Amino acid sequence: MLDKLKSKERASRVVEHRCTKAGESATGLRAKMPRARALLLKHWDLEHYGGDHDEFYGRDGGCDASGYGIPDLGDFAYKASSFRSYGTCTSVTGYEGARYGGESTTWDNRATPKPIGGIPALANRDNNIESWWLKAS
Ligand SMILES: [Ca+2]
Repeated sequence: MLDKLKSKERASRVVEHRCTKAGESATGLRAKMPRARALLLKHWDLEHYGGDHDEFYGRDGGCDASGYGIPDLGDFAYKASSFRSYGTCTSVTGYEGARYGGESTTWDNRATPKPIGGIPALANRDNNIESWWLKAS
């Protein structure tokens, strides 16, 4: 029962998704987003923050202890090779399956060099992520 309640809470949180192609202006896209929405995560096709990337925004502000889930990555499934997380989203878990299934790796973004705040190479999870969970550590 507790688990079911928990997944209901997870489902109620809204994450918005913006796609950009390499060369497009991420700043221009961000300017169109309402200010209350917090940038949570960006991931890139290539290591070291290169190539196509997507951005995810939280409608309820930044991450707290329960955080945000991104249940499937659509066109970006099994593509992410680097990511950055923002604000209070210091704990980032990447799962090999949709809806947080299969094997996973959790990164603690507090340990990464600032101001980058990201993971430039995903090692055994490279091109192997289909869902994300983000929360405050
Ligand atoms: Ca890739």
